Amino acid sequence: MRKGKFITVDGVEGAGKSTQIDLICSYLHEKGIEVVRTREPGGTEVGEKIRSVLLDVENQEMHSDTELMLMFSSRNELIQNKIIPALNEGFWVVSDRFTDASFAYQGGGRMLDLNRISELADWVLGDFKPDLTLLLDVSVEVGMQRIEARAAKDRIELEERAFFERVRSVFISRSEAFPERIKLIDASGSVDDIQSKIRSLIDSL
Ligand code: Z5A
Repeated sequence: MRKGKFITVDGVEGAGKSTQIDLICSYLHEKGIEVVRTREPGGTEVGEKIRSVLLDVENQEMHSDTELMLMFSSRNELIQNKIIPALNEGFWVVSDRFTDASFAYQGGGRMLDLNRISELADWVLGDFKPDLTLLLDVSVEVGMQRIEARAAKDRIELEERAFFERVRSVFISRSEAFPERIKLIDASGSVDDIQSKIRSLIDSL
């Protein structure tokens, strides 16, 4: 059934995901590959509504389990209604964040039990997983400097630095646990250097 490839891009804030995804999509277009670009949380009509709830700074009291389940609700909507149909039609799908972010942010950042997140992931995803995950790794400090100029922070961006250090650490552990799928890329260099590393990984797909 699955004819296209599924690529996800993740990392701490300011790692350069959006910047690199723009270039990935151009590269795939140049190769004549049709691409569906999406993001998490969000990417569908229902998912974007969930995203607004998740990132709204007014929702400071949200319970961490609620946050986790909303991430997976948005994900379920995206997988069932957008990603799987697109892959089956032969499109490649590039997603700005995916399940690894739930392990990193809710497991690392919020310190929820990683085994419980795995159970939820099994329930929602079953055997479904990306063909390639690009983990853009920068220090929390560099990432924060890059997004400093932004006008307003969302609910999760308001967390303290230690939260993002835990997020980064879980991302790195997952790249060590799943080296075939998750490729850690040093994202502290220039946009072009990072893109060239990404392109060789995409070529291998
Ligand atoms: N979240 C979660 O908790 N659990 C989950 O399961 C999921 C998500 C799926 C929304 O994510 C939030 O949801 C996020 C995680 C959480 N929360 N936080 N915090 P998002 O992806 O929509 O937002 P984000 O993580 O905050 O992404 P971002 O800040 O937009 O960063 P980015 O896309 O990685 O970076 P960028 O926009 O490409 O670049 C940022 C700036 O750096 C920009 O000015 C660029 O021009 C510059 N840049 C980019 N690359 C470079 C290089 N190489 N050198 C210098 N400057 C650069």
